[in-house]
Amino acid sequence: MSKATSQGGEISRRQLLGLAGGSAALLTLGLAGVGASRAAANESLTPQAVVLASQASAHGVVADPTLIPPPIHRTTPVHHEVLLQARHLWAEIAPGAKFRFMTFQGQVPGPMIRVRQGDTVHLTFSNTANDYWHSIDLHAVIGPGGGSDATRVTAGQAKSIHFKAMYPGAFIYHCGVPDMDYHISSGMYGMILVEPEAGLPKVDHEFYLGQNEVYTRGVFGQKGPNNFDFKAMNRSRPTYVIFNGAVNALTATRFGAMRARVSQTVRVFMVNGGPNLMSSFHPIGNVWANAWLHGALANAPLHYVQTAPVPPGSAFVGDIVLGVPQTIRLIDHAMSRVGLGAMAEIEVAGKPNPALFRAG
Ligand SMILES: [Cu+2]
Repeated sequence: MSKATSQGGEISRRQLLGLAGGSAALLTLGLAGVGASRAAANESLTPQAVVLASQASAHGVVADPTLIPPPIHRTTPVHHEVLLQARHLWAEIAPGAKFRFMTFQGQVPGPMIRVRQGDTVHLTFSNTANDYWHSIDLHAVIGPGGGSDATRVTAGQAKSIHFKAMYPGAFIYHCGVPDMDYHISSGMYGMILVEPEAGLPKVDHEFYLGQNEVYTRGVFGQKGPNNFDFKAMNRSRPTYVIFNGAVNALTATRFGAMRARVSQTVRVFMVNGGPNLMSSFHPIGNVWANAWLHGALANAPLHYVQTAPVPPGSAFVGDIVLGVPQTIRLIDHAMSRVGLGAMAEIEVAGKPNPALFRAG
């Protein structure tokens, strides 16, 4: 993982993506220090807007779990400029089955916003030309509606909020309009990660997953366009339960598994949009060696947790220590949901360790 650093008078591309998370079209500028002297190198930086292409691609709305901002190594607070845009797009939720997603920035989950406790953020939320109202409620924000009151926008509008990240944790953000259950089910949620001042323990890989359930009038996998089913949502009877915007998206047989090696440690950041279902998040063939339940990073993690409860509107941070080559399947252990799409894979390569595990 590259460091986000502005030492030496340069802001790396990674840092520009930095806060912004992934390849998405957020922009962020790690510029002015807040309440602290700015590094000399930073003084020469000129604020600039960098608009990046959306990652919407052949993979539809599926967010690449590896395209997240890098860990923060700063020891002083900074100010961030973040742009987020509401976008609707039709994409495949299963092969041949199309669904009209509502998204932050064209991806599900929306881009991870990564800051440090004490940082300040100026967030501008805009809406592309569609006839829906959207907004953003960030659970890391102390203020009316988590920011949703001040960011409610319709076609062509943009509004901003300014906030200070007071508490460390992995927090959800989501659309906060009155029919937000419909919007969140359609993909409008993501994570804002507020790192503790001391940072997080180092790991070899970080992955970013978002779970939500989708309610359609068509049956599971039905080809062609699938309209939303409000009655099914009110009864909490989903057609799909998915990670990152499509059935089994992050598996070898779809768009590719996540990858790591024996003896490495991986960290999974998971946000559950819901809108209605609690996730029972389990890594098959391993455990959460460190488990920050509810994303509550100010606390010491629990150790060796098999299945982490992740309620809708919450998040989870968990580490897995890799001991043997295997494919670890990340699932919602409410098992019937695995058949509805709730599975992702981490392929672990490396030498077998017969002392740890062997068949026969
Ligand atoms: Cu919305």
